[in-house]
Amino acid sequence: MSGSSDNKKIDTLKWADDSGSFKRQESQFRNFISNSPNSKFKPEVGRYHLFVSLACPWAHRTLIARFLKGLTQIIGVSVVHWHLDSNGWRFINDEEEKQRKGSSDVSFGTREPFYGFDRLRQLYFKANPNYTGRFTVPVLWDKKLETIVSNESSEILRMLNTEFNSLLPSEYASLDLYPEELKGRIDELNGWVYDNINNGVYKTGFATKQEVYDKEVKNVFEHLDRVEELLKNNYESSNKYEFLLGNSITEADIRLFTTIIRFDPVYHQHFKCNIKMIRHDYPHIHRWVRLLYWKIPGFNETTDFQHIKYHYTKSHVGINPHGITPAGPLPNIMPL
Ligand SMILES: N[C@@H](CCC(=O)N[C@@H](CS)C(=O)NCC(=O)O)C(=O)O
Repeated sequence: MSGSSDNKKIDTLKWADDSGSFKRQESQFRNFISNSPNSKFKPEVGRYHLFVSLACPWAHRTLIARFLKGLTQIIGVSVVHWHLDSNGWRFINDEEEKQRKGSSDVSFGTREPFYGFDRLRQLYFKANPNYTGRFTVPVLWDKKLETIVSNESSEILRMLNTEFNSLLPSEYASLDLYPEELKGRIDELNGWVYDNINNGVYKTGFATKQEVYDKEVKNVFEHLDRVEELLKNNYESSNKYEFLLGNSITEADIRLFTTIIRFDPVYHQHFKCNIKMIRHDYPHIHRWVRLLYWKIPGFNETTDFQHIKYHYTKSHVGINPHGITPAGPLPNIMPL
């Protein structure tokens, strides 16, 4: 396996530093697909490919945006196996490929389609032989230049939102997940949702000191309370707003959704975010998440509870040494 031994500095399964805290690293590939005249990465049908894990909330964002923006025939997708080990994410092997073909409901993941790589890290080394960071999903791959355009989901979301519009039918091109008039409010919301909720559950779950956990878990619920209040006020206003910033979905909804849909099934028990549950304690967040999941095409289709539950409970051996996946809560998401 080329590239696998080249990076000894990263221990994929070590999350917290010596202070007991988890710090997410900065993504290193930060190019933009753009229509501008001297752009290296122009929007083109079939040129770009997303590598994702269905377990990962950051990758999940990009899958939702790809679906909502009608890009499923324009940007391909490959899915890593749900298990993350000390060499990072892997693609499925021959045996799994056979099983996958024989059964429609065993969805382990896919093969790496371009080079037959076993591991995601090999794509990182193909793009940059001297790469030294973590090997994270999502990866937006350029088949033409054989490199990574971006491994930062928040920026991939923005590219998908605008840069392919010239290739899309008007109903998709006109959908704007980051509209001009809401930019300020979306950025403000994303800022605290990211730090305290999206990443907050990880900081709670990966804490290796009691006092770090105590602080982080409290913080997660303070901010869920704040979201609950926002959705309540929206819903009870004269406009009866259903979403975070009105009656249209924005990227703020997408970014919060991928954490909330994982909350009861995984974060509540596995990351010990168990002061409250969405389904029992947050009626407005619960209404909102079920509305997205059950009523808006793109949310249900991109959510795979098997990948989600198996990945966390069977990969984080430091948290769950025997890899037993809890049965409940059932169902994974309540009906509308
Ligand atoms: N800032 C990145 C974070 C992505 C990220 O941390 N992905 C996780 C999965 S949830 C990953 O691939 N982790 C593997 C590792 O860190 O080794 C983004 O939003 O794209």
